[in-house]
Amino acid sequence: QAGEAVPAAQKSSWTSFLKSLASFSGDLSSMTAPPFILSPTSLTEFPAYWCERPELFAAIADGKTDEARSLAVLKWFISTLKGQYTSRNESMGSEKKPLNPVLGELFYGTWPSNSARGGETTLVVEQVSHHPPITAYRIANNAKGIVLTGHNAQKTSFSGGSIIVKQVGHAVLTVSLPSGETEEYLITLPRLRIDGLWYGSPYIELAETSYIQSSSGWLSTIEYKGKGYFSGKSHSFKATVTPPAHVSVTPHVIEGTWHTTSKDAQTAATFHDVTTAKEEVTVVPIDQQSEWESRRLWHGVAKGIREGDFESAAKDKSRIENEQRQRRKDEAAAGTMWELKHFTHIDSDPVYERLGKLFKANPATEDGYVYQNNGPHS
Ligand code: HCR
Repeated sequence: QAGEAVPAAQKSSWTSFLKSLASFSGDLSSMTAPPFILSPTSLTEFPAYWCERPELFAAIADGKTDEARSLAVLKWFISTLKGQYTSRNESMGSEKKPLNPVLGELFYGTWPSNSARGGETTLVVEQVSHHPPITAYRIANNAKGIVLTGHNAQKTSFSGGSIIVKQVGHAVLTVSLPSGETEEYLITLPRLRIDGLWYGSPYIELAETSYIQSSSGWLSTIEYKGKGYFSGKSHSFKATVTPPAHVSVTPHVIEGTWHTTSKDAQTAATFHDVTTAKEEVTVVPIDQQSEWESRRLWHGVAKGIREGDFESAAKDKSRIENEQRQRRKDEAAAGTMWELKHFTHIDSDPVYERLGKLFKANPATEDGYVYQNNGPHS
């Protein structure tokens, strides 16, 4: 039934929200949504989903051949999808609207050293643009020589009752090999469809195709389908891992559902399994954070949302937004510009351009954010 999951007092504001979506163009982050759909978490925290299974991230370095490492990268990537796209449903009952980060907002975290989990992994996130919202991140396991750098933005549209989100941005994973060489992987991101809006209980389905192109020539092509395709199940995927042109090896085909398990089609062996416990990022307590760090910055708003005190949440959100507006005005008056702390912007990412050519990436070039090696863990 329409609006089934919407609290009675918010049904009419949910209906207005849905109506406004139909004619909406721009970024959803700036749209006003009813309180029941608000999340107390800022989008700057989302890059942590890349490493909630740090042992799989670390295991990439243990692959003895480029083929083994390409499969390890795919296994780690597929294993991140459950966290990235279903964890709000698990923790809060449905997908929610995250807090829209301010320019310069920071999020630092670690997965502490633990031999079973593959050593310490660190995370640095910076909100590098407010309009449109763009988040840059860097995740590193120094002992293993593995680094992931990327940025993420979204273009949203509305079609057939669903919100369609095109992810703009990409990630680059580098692996320092014992030979002294560096292997690179260009990772593109899937398209999302936000379904379940009519009932007031949104959830994500992944759509179309994403790629992981290795500098060694191995390419993973990942096709996403929902109910009614391949296996007829939600969250289905099929990944084909093809060798470089000069290698005659039969491609690997992996099929399954990304939020549970998958199998290698040839051997029937389990490929990935995310039914086991994950490890959430460790963050220092709020009183040890700077005023730019997410959980301290949004503390009042998040508390209001969690406790159902939406008036105080809205008041604190306005305070933060007014401060930001004032900052931008002061910068304009002084003829200065906000300086990023950990990343610098480049108009074209050379890794995207070089590796993207191998699978005819669309677009052919993308901008990038280069990490300045000045995070709290470096
Ligand atoms: C689309 C989305 C904001 C962006 C979120 C991203 C794409 C961010 C990068 C992460 O790596 C993966 C990721 C996962 C989220 O599923 C996705 C969010 C889902 C909803 C949110 C919209 C801006 C809010 C829409 C409002 C609805 C729920 C009413």
